[in-house]
Amino acid sequence: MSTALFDATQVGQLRLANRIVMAPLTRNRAPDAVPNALMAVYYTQRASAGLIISEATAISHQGQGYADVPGLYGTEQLDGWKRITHAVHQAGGKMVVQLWHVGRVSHHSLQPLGQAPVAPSALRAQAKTVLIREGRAEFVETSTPRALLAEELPALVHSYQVAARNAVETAGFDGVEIHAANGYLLDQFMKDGSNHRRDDYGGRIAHRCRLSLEVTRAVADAIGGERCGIRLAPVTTSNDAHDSDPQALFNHLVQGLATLNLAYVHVVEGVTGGAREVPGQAFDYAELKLHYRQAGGRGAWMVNNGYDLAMAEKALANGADLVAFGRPFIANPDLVRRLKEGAALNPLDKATIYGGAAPGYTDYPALA
Ligand code: 8OZ
Repeated sequence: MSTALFDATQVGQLRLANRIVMAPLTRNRAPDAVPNALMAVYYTQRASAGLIISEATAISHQGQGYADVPGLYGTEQLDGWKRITHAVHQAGGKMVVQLWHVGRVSHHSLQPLGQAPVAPSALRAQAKTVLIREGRAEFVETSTPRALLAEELPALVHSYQVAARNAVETAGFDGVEIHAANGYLLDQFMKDGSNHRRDDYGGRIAHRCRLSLEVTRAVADAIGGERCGIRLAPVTTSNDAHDSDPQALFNHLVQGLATLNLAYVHVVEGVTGGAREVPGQAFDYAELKLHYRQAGGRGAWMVNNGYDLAMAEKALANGADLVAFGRPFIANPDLVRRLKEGAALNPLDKATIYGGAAPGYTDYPALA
């Protein structure tokens, strides 16, 4: 069987071999936040994806929220990523890095000088993060954050810009994806459950979207919009994310994104990694896409969350351009081939998703 899913496509600056995207997946295998050789093996095994989006990667020490997740703000980190992107390119793949600032989803012990994490408002997330204590992963409550001062935001925007430039110019990525989903910093600013500010970055929807739009514009200015995507999760409950009117909020946001000439908009439908329907939170994704297109947005529309082959084909038929697969890519390095041939998929071992070494990471078999 052959459908558009397996056909090459142009996405912004990127020529992709197919429309199947490896979703960003946190795996906690980067001790000291430095990308390593094992990660190069893992990503290279998955290079037949049309596009690989890296696991979420901290743009600064302040952006860190979990043990053993990578960054891209130090020389060693950029060198580590460079080896990974080189290996992926050698294998014929394309790869962008997901730019991540966790905001309040952190613990003071992960922060510079053990300080409080930062957030739009000093409201603690009802969420946990992961620390490594005495060599073992441990779930702990996030720390109470301090509210960022408006005067600090230009430097914050700049830190995204620097990370994007380094990602492309030094680390060899084909582009970046701005992580504006899942209850992290940019999502915290957008949603009124976490943003109680009374300045130009809080209150009405246009103000709450301001930081995400400033960051995206700054990144697009630095590396070109056609190398830049953004990930959104309008109704996810991840990390205590909640908003009183997500449809109006995200309709506004995508209208702002429409003028930035982005490569793609990546939308998590429902609860990230969970239910596609959220009780009491009806959301019309077609309406969202229409707002983007009517405002002139021409980027690829990437859908995500619990897709299988049949759902993916239906999504393309309904006007999506790219389909991101998450957990199936953990267990199936050759997912593209398996989908194309209708082969069975390896089952996922949930115990080895977060942390550890090669088992459950680089030892899932490909077809012979
Ligand atoms: C799972 C565990 C830790 C972080 C996300 C970056 O949800 C994550 C994440 C996922 O976007």
